[in-house]
Amino acid sequence: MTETPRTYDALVIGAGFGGMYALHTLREQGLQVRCYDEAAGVGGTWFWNRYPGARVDYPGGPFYCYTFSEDLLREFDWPEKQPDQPTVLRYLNFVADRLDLRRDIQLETRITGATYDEQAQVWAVETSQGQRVRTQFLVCAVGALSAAHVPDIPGRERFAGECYHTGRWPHDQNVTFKGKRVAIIGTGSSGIQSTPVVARDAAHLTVFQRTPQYSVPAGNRPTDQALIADARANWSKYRDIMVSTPIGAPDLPSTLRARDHTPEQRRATYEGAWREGGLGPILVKTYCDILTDRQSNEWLSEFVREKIRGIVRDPETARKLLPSYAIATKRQVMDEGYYHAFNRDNVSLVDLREDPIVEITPAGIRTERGFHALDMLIFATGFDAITGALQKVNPRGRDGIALQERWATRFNSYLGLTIPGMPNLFMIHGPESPCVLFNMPLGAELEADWIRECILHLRKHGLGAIEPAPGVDIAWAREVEEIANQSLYPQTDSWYTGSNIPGKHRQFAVHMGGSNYFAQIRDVAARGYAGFVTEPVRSAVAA
Ligand code: N01
Repeated sequence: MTETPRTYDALVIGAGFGGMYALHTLREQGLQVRCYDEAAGVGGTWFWNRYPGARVDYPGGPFYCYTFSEDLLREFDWPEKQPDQPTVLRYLNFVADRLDLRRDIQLETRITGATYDEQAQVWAVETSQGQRVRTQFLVCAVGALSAAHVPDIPGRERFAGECYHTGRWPHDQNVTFKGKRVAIIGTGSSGIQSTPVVARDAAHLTVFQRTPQYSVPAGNRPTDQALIADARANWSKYRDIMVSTPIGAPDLPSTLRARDHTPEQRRATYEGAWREGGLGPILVKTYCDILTDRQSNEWLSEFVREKIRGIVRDPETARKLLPSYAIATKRQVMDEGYYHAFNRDNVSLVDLREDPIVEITPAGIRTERGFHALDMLIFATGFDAITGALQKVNPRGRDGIALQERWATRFNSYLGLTIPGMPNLFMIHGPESPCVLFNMPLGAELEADWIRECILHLRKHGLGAIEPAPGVDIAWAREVEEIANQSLYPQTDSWYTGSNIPGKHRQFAVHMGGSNYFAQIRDVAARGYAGFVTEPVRSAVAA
């Protein structure tokens, strides 16, 4: 006799910032909720990205954390302005214990299938542990930066040394660099953060760079205790500011345009931000038009290029490190000694635009101009961002159509929270939400709050299913595109546009409305979930 599958009210995929909060807030409403995660621990992105040098870039502690509970804020100490990965993971474990989340989280369990049953208005879900469960609501908190991308370089699988991806750094192994010849491929945040740490110990480090990036000093330091005390005493004030700013940070954005200042004033402003360190001071607090005005952007870009020329002693290496795209239109990077690392005798740079990789052999990397013998290869090559992890889950919605099929040529959503043809499925940090361009823990909370209220609305009104009305996704995509086109972002190849993944279609994946976006989704709810269609409860299962 086959066992009847257990039915939950909501199933959450992913036990990172978004999934853990969704579990908590839905459970608080008396819903039966189960959370699954493939990892051996909670933490999501912060579980996997434990490469050397990984730390929060923006905004720092105590603003990169849950904001809904003053108890959590009081009970956890953030020792540094830019907390390192072990601290963030410790925080998420602390929260899991403090909110007693673990009893409803099943780890080391991948979702292998999710199919919508239109008659019963439930999702039938299968796991890698052979379980079959049913759930009315499927909350996908799978992470915007969790589907690791390893480029298909000829010979990759033949490499005989140690091989890692920064986004899948092992927990069960103490990786050491001492005495080893190491390569890092990729110079995004992960490659740039790990370079100085690897360089310190490795016999030799070779950095393989495809696109040079602008990086600014992290300016990390012990947390300002007066700021922590003030934040704890006046949390609602800080939270209100964060919720009302374009990127969910406590820094009030500058209202000055770069051209409002003389060249001398601009220089002094940039220098001050460079000395202070961190992303907020240079991108948010200098000028308001860095990402909308090409000239303003170029002034800052050139300032950083000058810094690179000033730091890197070998002119040829400095030349190769100079970026040319508009600063911050790829995700802006901060570092702790990246450019300085190239002044070390044991660090070299290969510019892949001039000297491309031909193949990986068991002993190293062959480029057009030479061979690099290696003991360790680190892929810091990023992610199939924002859409990749959900496409791996590949839920099958109305008419049996799977997400990979729906999104084969373009992804679509309504509000970045729901997908046409996928009733009762919600996303946290989905495509066309502010996700990676808004403080991610805070954004996850605000999105999960919206999902919770939507579910409660359905329950209250005897509704069994909700999904976007025909066509609303098209208007939403247009809005996302129009807002993005007011900025310089779409003009650069980056993972925001999908152009980092060979064969992925180009589509700007982020709604840049920031706080306006959150006001907008609240307004949709206030107008009775305008743009959605609902169905009355059809079966006992969904009741
Ligand atoms: O990934 P990336 P990441 N051959 O995509 C290169 C967040 N994050 O893991 O620029 C050679 O940025 C690629 O080159 P190009 C943050 O949002 C946050 O570093 O595409 N090179 C690029 O240099 C960040 O943006 C923190 O030409 C290849 C690099 O690999 C996001 O995660 C820390 C290649 C990938 O850079 C992703 O960062 C770390 C190929 N075939 C990350 N394919 C915090 O501090 C790709 N590359 C919070």
